[in-house]
Amino acid sequence: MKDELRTSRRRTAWRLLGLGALSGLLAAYAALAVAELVSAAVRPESGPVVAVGGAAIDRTPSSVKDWAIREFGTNDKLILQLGILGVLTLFALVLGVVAVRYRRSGSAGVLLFGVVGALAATSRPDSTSVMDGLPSVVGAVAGAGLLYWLVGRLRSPRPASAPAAGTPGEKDGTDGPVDEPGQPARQSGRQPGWDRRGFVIAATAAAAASTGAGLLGRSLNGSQGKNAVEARSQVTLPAPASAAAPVPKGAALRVRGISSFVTPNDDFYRVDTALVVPKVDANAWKLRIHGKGVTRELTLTFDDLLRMELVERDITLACVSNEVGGPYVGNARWIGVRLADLLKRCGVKPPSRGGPADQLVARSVDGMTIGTPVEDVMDGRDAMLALGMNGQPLPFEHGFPVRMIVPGLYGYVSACKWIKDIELTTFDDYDSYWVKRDWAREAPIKTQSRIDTPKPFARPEAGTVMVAGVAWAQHRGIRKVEVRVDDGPWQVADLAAEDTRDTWRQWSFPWKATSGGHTLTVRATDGTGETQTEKRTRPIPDGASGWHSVVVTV
Ligand SMILES: Nc1nc2c(c(=O)[nH]1)N[C@H]1C(S)=C(S)[C@@H](COP(=O)(O)O)O[C@H]1N2
Ligand SMILES: [Mo]
Repeated sequence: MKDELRTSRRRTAWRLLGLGALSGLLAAYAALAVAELVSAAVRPESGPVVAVGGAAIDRTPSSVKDWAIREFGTNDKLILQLGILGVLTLFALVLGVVAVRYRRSGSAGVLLFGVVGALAATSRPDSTSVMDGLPSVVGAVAGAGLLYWLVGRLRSPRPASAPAAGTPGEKDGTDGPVDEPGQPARQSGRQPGWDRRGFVIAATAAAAASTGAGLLGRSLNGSQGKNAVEARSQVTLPAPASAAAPVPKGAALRVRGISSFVTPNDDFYRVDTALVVPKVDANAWKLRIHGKGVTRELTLTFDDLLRMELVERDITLACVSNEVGGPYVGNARWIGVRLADLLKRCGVKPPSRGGPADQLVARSVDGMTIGTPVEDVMDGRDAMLALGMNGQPLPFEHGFPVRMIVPGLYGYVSACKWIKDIELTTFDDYDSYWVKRDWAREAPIKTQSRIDTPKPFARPEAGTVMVAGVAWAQHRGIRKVEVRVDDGPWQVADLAAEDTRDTWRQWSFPWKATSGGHTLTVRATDGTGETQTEKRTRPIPDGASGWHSVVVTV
């Protein structure tokens, strides 16, 4: 009899803990849902998961970020958010269990998470108001309240009418320390036991209400971009005053497996720190140009830019995080306003002509800062504020309504997307986002070449195998590409026609493949006559170097 009693007690205790854990989960769910709803009133980026994720990105050491980009590619952000949700789930379970015994502490724990979320949200570079902390705080209060309430069901006296009231077997965890000293229920000889019906109803109602709040928040957040989507669909790009010459016929080789000469927008690599792609309404967009040496400040609207003289240029963009042989490089036809013209209108002079500013800092709506040498922007190259990409208004992922493009410089020092502000300053006075994180202040693109086909570990037939790929050395151009089979001599590859020296160049090499395992290696020589170094380096601090090679078995 005594044994039976003990087992049954234990079972009840376990069940309570399980229900506590469930309460914790529901509380977390409610907190996130309410936060989502509130974030729709503040701004989508202020939601706790996005904010904590963004803050984590800001604080991740460059080496880890590099690793994440390498391992997860463009999924890195998804993985990060899943990771945050995983950690939240774990803590929710623990806090729920804790709350069964220490009701207030459980709720206090939930509030603590709210504080973390709020701090993260208000510390983001794009945060301009403490209001950004609101979604986290309100969500946490809702979650804490719900947890308190749900756990209350687990310990509240069962209605007197319940037939089994007071059965010893139903004795539960309420005799543990309770953080409400002198709770009347206990003193008035409250029957231990839990209100099953009350709990189930409360939990179901909470789950339903949270789902409703969450879905409403989602849809409101989704519709925030509606004006932007509308504005984008109404953009018609005027014909450029200075059109790009057609891509020469021989620039695109007909080799299966080679990167297409123009990268379609949908295939263009995307690298940025934004967990939510900014949806900027072009009609409300403004760009301000100001700072050192600016004699005439300028504020431009999107329409202003559309009415200016537009240029169209083919430019290959590359990311500094690209490993040797990696995918973060793409070539597009951009339409925009020449940045040098705008700067001249503002009275800006490059340092070589006595201008006081050597750095141009571009700021985006999401708080990214990108520093570019003023000298490069004004040295005659086609640096532009781009409005169009391959005949379309910029896709949102690639910076709509306006981004910078500077031929020859890695994206992190030149290609600010969702730009809203340009400040002329000096490299001594200001470190931009990635420079603060140990990347180089100045980063011209290193000469690189890549074997697109055959793929690593391919098994081509013996005979003539087309080895082909792309090589790039923006603004210097590609003069020569060579291929080496195993430890053999370097052999000159056939170069496709050059479009411009700001674009990549395709190459091919008909290889007489003999059976067995082989290593194919490629190297390029740029327009200045300099050949790619063999020395392998990591992307940090100023771009990877080294030769790309591919192992195949014939
Ligand atoms: N606002 C903003 N602009 C940005 C970035 C960013 O994180 N935020 N990343 C830069 C980097 S590192 C690169 S390589 C290019 C990539 O441009 P894409 O995504 O259009 O290919 O954008 C640059 N511009
Ligand atoms: Mo980049």
